[in-house]
Amino acid sequence: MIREIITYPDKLLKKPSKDITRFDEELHLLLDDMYETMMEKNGIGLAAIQIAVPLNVLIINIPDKDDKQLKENLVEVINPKILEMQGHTVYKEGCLSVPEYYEDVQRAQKIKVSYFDRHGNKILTDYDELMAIAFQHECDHLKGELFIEKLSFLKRKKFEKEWKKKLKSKK
Ligand code: Y12
Ligand code: CO
Repeated sequence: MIREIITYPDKLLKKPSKDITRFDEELHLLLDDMYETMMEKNGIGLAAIQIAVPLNVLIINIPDKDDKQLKENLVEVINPKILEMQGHTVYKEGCLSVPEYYEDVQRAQKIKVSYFDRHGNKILTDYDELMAIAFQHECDHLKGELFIEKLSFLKRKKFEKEWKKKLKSKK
């Protein structure tokens, strides 16, 4: 089922998410709905809080070298932890909860992470490139943080002005 994606400045996006304790049918249905919702909106990453579910669940599906988003490359992440960070990289990020806005954000270039898959198997792995950026972006959602909070003071001010104008024009 395709769910509604909540958008900035919905207060729910600031709510910290809670760990999953049961790897059951309910979790599998949530993951399936998140995948359907993300694909319908042309996203490459989605956290459960973006569909108003405050649980530590996120999905990432990075397009391959032919720009194809294959389901076999879908990564389902439950209760993630970023264990180590290395280096710096800058990427123009976007977010389905802040539609039509993209801006450069600096993040770690390589990360070591742990998480669980949908069956409760523990995964310990390293990520770099776009996967590392997306993983950090989605983990921030679980803490109630958006990428716009990483902007400089001036860029954030400009964003807020443009966003208010956009919301007004949609009323
Ligand atoms: C690198 C940086 C950030 C991420 C997080 C995941 N972000 C997304 O998946 C963003 C998707 C997105 C898609 C849009 O397209 C449509 O909605 C059709 C979009 O454009 C509009 O809203 C018009 C904006 C963002 C992963 C990797
Ligand atoms: Co996002």
